[in-house]
Amino acid sequence: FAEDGSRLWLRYDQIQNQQVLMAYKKQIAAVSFVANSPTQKVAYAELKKGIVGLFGQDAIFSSTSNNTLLIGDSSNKEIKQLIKAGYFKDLGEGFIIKVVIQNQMTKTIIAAANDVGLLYGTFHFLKLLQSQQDVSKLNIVEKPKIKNRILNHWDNLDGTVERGYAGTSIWDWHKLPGYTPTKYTDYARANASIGINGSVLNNVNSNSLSLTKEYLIKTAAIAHVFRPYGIKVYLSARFSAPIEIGGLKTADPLNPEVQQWWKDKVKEVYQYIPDFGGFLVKANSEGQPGPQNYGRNHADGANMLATALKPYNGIVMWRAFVYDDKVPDDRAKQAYNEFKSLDGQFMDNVLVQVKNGAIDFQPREPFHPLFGAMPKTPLMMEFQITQEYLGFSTHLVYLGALFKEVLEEDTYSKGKGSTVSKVITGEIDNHQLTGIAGVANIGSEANWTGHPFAQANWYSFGRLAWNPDLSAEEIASDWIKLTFTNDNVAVNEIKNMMISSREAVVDYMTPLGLHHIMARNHHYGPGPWVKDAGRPDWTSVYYHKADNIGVGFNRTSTGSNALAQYHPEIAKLYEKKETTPLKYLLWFHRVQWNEEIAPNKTLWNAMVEHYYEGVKSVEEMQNKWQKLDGEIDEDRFKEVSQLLAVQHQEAKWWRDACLLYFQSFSKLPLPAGYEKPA
Ligand code: GCW
Repeated sequence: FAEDGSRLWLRYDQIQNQQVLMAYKKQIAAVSFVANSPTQKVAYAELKKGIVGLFGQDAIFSSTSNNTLLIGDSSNKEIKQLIKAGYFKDLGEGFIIKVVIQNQMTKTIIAAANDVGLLYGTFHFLKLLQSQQDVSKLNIVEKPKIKNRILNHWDNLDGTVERGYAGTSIWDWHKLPGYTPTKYTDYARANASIGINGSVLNNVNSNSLSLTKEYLIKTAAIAHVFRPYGIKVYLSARFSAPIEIGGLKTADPLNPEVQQWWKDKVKEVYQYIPDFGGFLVKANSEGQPGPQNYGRNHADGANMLATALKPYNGIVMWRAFVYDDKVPDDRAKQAYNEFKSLDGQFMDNVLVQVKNGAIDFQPREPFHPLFGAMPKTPLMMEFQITQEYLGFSTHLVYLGALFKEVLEEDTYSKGKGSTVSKVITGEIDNHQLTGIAGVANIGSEANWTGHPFAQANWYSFGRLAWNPDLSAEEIASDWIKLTFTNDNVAVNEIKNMMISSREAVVDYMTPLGLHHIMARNHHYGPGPWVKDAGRPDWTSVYYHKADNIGVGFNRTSTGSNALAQYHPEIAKLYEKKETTPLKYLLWFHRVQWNEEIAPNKTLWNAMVEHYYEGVKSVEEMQNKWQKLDGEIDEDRFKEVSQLLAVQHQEAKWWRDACLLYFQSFSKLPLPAGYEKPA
């Protein structure tokens, strides 16, 4: 059989480095883990699978030794003696991994305050072994910085996936609830291994059917599989469900009958799924129904659902991705304009879920101005793991770098250092309820994500959701070691490829702050020329505004003034071209083609350089990958080689299409040394 990548980062192949293996075998000569609860049992099973695979033997599960791996919570007598009670306080879902040497005995301890903590600790320890780390002196205390770490599936009940590029949905609604394939368990394992603890099963463009009894029973079957892995299920709720499946005439959130309908519905949901997580809602956006249909606002809508969920500890994740072509203003301003004034009006079990940028999951966007602007409301980050605007599952783009860039941006909301990351961890405004969502890139393809490297995007989302302070580099390193190889040289080559892949895609698609110039609807390939899309905010010309004089969207005070939505520190800085980071130049400014944006460099020349640089970076990725021939299994080596070749072709397509299009306005030649676009 082919190496299809289906094992993701949980491969557990036998360790080939004998020195490492010997050391591990000596330190962990026996395992002591009394597994009782369902979660403990899956942790035990995982540990066994991992160690048997990595060590190539399972004897240690039945033997006793002085050198033991000891796993348990604070009720375990031996652990109680070795780890002070104070450590378990405030540990939450976290864990402790500690090596204690006493009287020539080495105890490697994985301890936690609860079951899911034990599971996370077990996965963490297995990760250390898989990546061949020195585990002889461990002293680790880890706990997640964000409470709700959730995948959003845009999966439809008919098996299609909106913006999904890895095959059809993994949820087989037809065969549920009776049939729950191993794939569901593997999905839960993979997510738990990176700390993801929630999954919204259905598309935000949702179908009310998913709230009917028939589908709730199916959802309950999935929840049953996920439960031991600490993963809660959530559903996207269609705001007009009371009309569609409840027979009511209205869905007005202030109507008592509607409110009662939701209360009854939620009660029913919890009968089937006692630990149901809550609802995700897309309302009054892109044609979806919502409270505004009845003259109410987002808080009215969210609070009605929150009231129904509150008795069961359920939450509402209310999306801020709203825009409307009837609003005659810059699309980038609309979410802020609709939500900012509602700060303080949401119930305490509501999170407002905000996309990372104000337009839509572009290769690069400045952070969304709502971050830092709603201190009384917990804001959830919504990242898109699936590559809607970044070459689907054909292009290799490591999103860890993109996520990190956003998380590190400074909102200045409470002074310097008020990063987006600290807003969503609740540190800045003291929120206990916190969350982060990633739109999944998972489908029924054997390797889950289409491109083998797209697995890294799922992985890095999970790792950053647990700890947004990790660097994109260290996450990439871990993933490579778990997925491909522990060879240092190879790890570095692949890591460099991954890190540069993000800037590459920006360069060959949308350099210097350009955005939303993809082809219409499907968003694959270039389409800066799109101008008839039925509504202006779905055209490309709306976003780049190129003409014979220049290009770019003026969002300063002389333009749409979207800048005013940011903290004055940023607004002031970006008001002038000279102090705007070049990467955001055309996002905020209109610039003349022949204007100098750097010493001796006109905008046009800089644009040409970036587009060419993007293609060159893909060539460099290809070269790096070729050097790994023999190091990576043949199947995945070939798959990535072929995909990189397609990416190279398409990077040229992007470059040439965009440059020829923009050249029809700039009327300027390519700078010396650049071959003409084909
Ligand atoms: O980017 C747009 C996508 C839609 C998506 C929407 C959203 C689920 O093109 O497919 O709908 O965003 O986030 O709601």
